[in-house]
Parts: sequence; C-alpha cells; structure tokens
Amino acid sequence: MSQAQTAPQETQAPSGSPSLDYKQMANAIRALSVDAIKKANSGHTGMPMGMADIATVLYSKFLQFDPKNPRWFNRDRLIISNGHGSMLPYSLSYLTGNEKITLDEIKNFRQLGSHTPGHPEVDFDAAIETTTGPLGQGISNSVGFALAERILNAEHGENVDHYTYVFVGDGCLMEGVSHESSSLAGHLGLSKLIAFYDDNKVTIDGTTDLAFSEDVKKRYEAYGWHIQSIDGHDVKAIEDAIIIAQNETEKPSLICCETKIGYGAPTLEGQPKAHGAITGDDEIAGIRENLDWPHAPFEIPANILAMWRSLGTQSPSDEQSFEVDLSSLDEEIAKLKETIVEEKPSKATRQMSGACLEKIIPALPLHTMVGGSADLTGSNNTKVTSSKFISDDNYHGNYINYGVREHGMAAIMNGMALHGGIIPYAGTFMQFADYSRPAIRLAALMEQRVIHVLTHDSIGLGEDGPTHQPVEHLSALRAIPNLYVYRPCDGIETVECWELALKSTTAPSVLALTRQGVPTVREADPVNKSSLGAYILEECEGDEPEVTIFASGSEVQLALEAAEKLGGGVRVVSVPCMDLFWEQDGEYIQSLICNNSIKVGVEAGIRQSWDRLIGGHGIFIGMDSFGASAPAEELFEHFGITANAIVEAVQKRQSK
Ligand SMILES: Cc1ncc(C[n+]2csc(CCOP(=O)(O)OP(=O)(O)O)c2C)c(N)n1
Repeated sequence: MSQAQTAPQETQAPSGSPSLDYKQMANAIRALSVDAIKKANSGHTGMPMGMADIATVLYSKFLQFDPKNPRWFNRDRLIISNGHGSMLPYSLSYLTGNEKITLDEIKNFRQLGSHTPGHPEVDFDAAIETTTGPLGQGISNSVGFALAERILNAEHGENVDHYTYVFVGDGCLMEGVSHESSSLAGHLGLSKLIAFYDDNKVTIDGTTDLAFSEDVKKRYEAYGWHIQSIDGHDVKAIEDAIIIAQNETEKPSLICCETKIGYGAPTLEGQPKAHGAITGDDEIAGIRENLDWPHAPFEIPANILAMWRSLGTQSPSDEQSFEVDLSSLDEEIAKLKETIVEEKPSKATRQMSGACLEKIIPALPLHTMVGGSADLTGSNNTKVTSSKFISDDNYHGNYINYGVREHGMAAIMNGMALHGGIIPYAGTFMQFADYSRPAIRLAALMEQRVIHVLTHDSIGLGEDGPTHQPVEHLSALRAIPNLYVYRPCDGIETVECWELALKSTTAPSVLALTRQGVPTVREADPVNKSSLGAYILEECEGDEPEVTIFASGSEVQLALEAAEKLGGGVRVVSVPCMDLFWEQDGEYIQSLICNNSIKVGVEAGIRQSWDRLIGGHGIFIGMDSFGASAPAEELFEHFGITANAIVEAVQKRQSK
C-alpha cells in the first residue's frame, strides 16, 4: 500500500457541513468490518476492505438517500450483489445514521435476532434493498430495479427518477444468471444502471485465472454496456467514472474497478485468503497501523462520524404513494366468474388464465401488472390485447420480451417487485421452473409478490415428451416455504387463484396451468373457495364419506368421474393450493382429513406432497417415473391416471 493511498484527500463540502476525508471515511468502513468479523469470528473481511473507497465516493458525492427515511420511494438503490461482503452495507447504514443499524447491531453481526445477518436480507428500514448471497442474483435484481424505475418514470416523470447502483464481484460475473440479465439490460438500454465490478482477480479457491479467462469488458461491451476501467482506490478516478456513467452514455455502465481484496492487511492484502474472515491479532494490528487507525475496536472518531452523518438529503415530506392500486380487481373477478359459469367453457386453464388477464390488466392502471414470458408468450397466454411492449426507446409499457432466459427473468422480476409500484408476472413451461428455482426461492424468502405463470404442467402437454413434462415439480415447488403453488381445475378456480396471487402481498405465487382443455366444474359462487386451499367440490350422500378423493388441476375431472362410477359414498375435494389448506384452522383441516374414509390423492405428478393429506395408507394415483412422448390422452392411459384406475384402486381397497 503506497503512502499516497493513505494520505487524506479532502474537499470542501457545502457550508455548514464538515469537509470530507474520504480515505479516513473509507477506513471507518474497513475498521468496523474488521472489528465485527473478529467479534463474530466469522464473515468476509476482504470485500468491504476492497470496495470501501468506491462506497465512500458513491455515498459522499452521488447517492440520493435520506438516512431518516430509508423508504423514500425515489431514492437511488444500491444493491450489494457480492453479498458475502455484508459488513460493507451494514457499516454504511450505521455510519450514515440509519436508526435500525446501531453500533450494537454491528457488534451483534451474524447473531440470532440481529438486524445484521451473515448475508444481507432485504430490510428497507435498514437500507438493505434485497437479499443477496447466492452470487449473480443481486446484479440480476438490479436489472429489475432499473427496469422498474424506467417503466414508472415513463408514467410519473421526475417523481420516479433515480439511479440503480450495484456492487458485483468475480463470482457474480461468472454465474450464468448474471449473463442472462446483463444481456437483457444492454438490450433494453438501461442507462441508469451503474455496476461497480470489484475486479480484484481473487475468489475463494485462488486467483481468477484458475477458471475465468474471458475478457469481461469485451463481453459486457458486446451486451451493449458502456465500459470503464479505473483504480478502485483512487477517489478522483471513481468520481470521474461515475460522472461519465451518468452523463456520457445511453447504455448501462460497467465500471471495472481494480481493487485489492483485504486492502490494508499486512500479509493478506491481494490474497485469496483475505476473502473470508481475517481474525488474526497480528494481522488486525497491522491493518490498524497501515490504515493509520489507532482507535479502539468499534470506535469511530467523532470527526469521521460527523463526516458520514453529514451525508444524504432530506426526502420530500409530501411524496405521493406508488403502492399498486387493486381497487377495481374485485368487480372484474366477480364479472369473470359470472361469465364462466354462464358459458361453461372446456378450455385449458392456461387459456382461462389468459382470458382472466384480458379483463384484469386493462382494468388496472397501466403499470400495475408488468408481464412477460421467456419466449413462450403464445403458449403461456401472458400477453393480452392491451399489453404494450417495452423496448429500449419506449418504457411506457407493461410487457417484456425476456427472451429465453428463465433464471434471469425470475431474478429480474424479484428486482421489480422489490423496487415497488409494480406486480411482475411472467410465464414459461413449468418444467423450466428448474432453471428459475433459485430466484423463485429468494422471492419466497424475501416475501415478494412475484407471479410465475407455469403452463404445460404435466404429462398432459403430450407429444413434446419427458424433457418438457414436469413430474416432480409440483411437489418440489410446494417444498419451498412461503411460495403458494396454485393448480386450478377449471376457469373459476383459475380466476380465484389469480385473485389470491394478486392480493398476496408477502409471498410469491406459482400458477400451474394445463395445456389441455378441462371442463368447467364449478357452479356460480361469489365466495373464493380456492382461498381455503382445499374444499368439498362434491359432497357424498350420508353423514360420513366412505371414500374421499382429493385431486388438483386437470385431475379433478377424473375424480368427479370416478365418484360417479363408485356411487353415493364418495366425497370429492378439490385441492387448488395445498399451502393455503395447511394454513386453515385445525377444525377445518380435520373436517376434511380426519375421518375413516378411504383417502385417494390424484395428481399427474409425484406422490411426495400428498402424504400429509391422504396419509401413508392413502391411495395415490399419479406419476412415479418420467413421462413419455405421445398424445396426452394416451399418456394418461399409459401411466394409469384415469377415472377407471381410481375406481379399481378404491374397489380393491374396499374388498380387503
Ligand atoms: C451461487 C453461489 N455459489 C457459491 C457461493 C460461495 N461463494 C461465496 S463468495 C465466493 C467467491 C466469490 O468471489 P468474488 O466474487 O471474487 O468475491 P471476493 O473474493 O472478491 O470477495 C463463493 C464461491 C455463493 N455464495 N453463491
């Protein structure tokens, strides 16, 4: 570390504010990070020490934020994609006077119940914009933030007009999801997205040349980004680069910042070993000496703290609300249900979903629902007549061509939901949810209203074959906590499930929809029965059922057929959403599952999530292998998912 790098670089701040010593301000981040990680005896010291100068310049000279109002809608967003460096944002929140991240929180880093968990977990009050840690997600979220900002700006002008900044490391840029989302960001010309690449040439296993030899700058240039390269410890260079990124390009910006991981550490600076927790007493003493930081652990000198506390702006007290407005939803839902009951269509639930969107979307303000598809628009039925495409020269729209980028799409949707003011929804085939699963999981963890329209939900898609036929997916998706998996059986349930997904403000939803036609089985009913998760669709004769057939989606019609063939003692329960069913009160749950009837579960997927409903002794009619390529009806016969198969299995059990 050269002397020049430790020398204070001061500038004159506006009158009344202290003049800023950027180097010592950055060293405050480094010291807090070292002290918190030493105390927790775990964490990642290298990144906050390497990126501290960039963060200091960004906060001091550019970032639009109000420390007293971290939820200010028009604030700039800063996303920390290399989330292992979580002590960087926590230090920034504390230093700038965020009320939630106190010094005690810094001292409680990584402890149970603290607001300073190991990796950043979305917490708007703490100025943490998104949950990161799985590398590549944050930069992809940032594309969603930047896109949401442009879309809302097209409608609201200067009231929504801010930058999205993102810190990324080598790991993020290696991950495939970042390739997908960065490519789309370039295509859409998201010029208010500015990424700082922590180009320290170090990951965990060693130096990046072990596995990463492409020219990242050329790659991003090819995506349509504006590229700069700077010394990430040079205050002036950082400032100049941000000014250029803001003013001299119409493209998203990648500022490649050459940094030293663990900057200031006597033996570990620049070494892969600096990536993790630096805890050695000698090394830490050496850091204090090198950084000219003689202060005790967790002590920030008053003059340095005053510099940090002078930053930020006061947000306007009369900011308008950008909450989504669903006030006209109920009326549209009621009308849709009436029409379906009258017309009794035998259409695929994906078509009924399309018909539902056709009415709902134009009834809501233009940007309430921003849809899209990973190149399967016509199959997913996600676009409606009133949908307007978003492009690099027109953000005044509500439909995105995501291209064949399922994972990027899901992570971008998370960013849009986190930004606020928009409900993102988009489609692909259910089988390809495997590609987007990491982002779906994060939406659930972050409690974000993101809606995945997953069509072609079983062997019922037919001839495309086992590569495209989901088998384990329904159970696998149900396994994600706080994700609501809806599998409606007809048009009415489809509308009800859309209503529930749209009103679900603290969870993402999956709508599992058929490719093949299904009959309308529900009668006129103003009540949203799907909200119970499972409900009696057809009651048995007598007080107690002899047989209860639980079924979801396209298999509900088979359950009804089987019940008719079996005669009076059969109750049919439709199960549009298991997750919701298990949230009902105990009495209701017991009323459906605690009786002596023979229990049958029917779903063209694996048994895994059904045992809790039907018990270990229940009969399951479904899949236990991959599917096959053939017309759908033949496949249902071939795999034994038919009304007759249900009847036979029940009769066999009854005869025992
Ligand atoms: C998807 C994913 N894979 C693996 C990891 C584990 N991991 C955390 S940091 C890291 C290396 C990241 O290197 P870089 O981005 O260069 O960070 P730096 O070493 O500069 O801090 C890895 C492999 C992870 N967090 N996420």
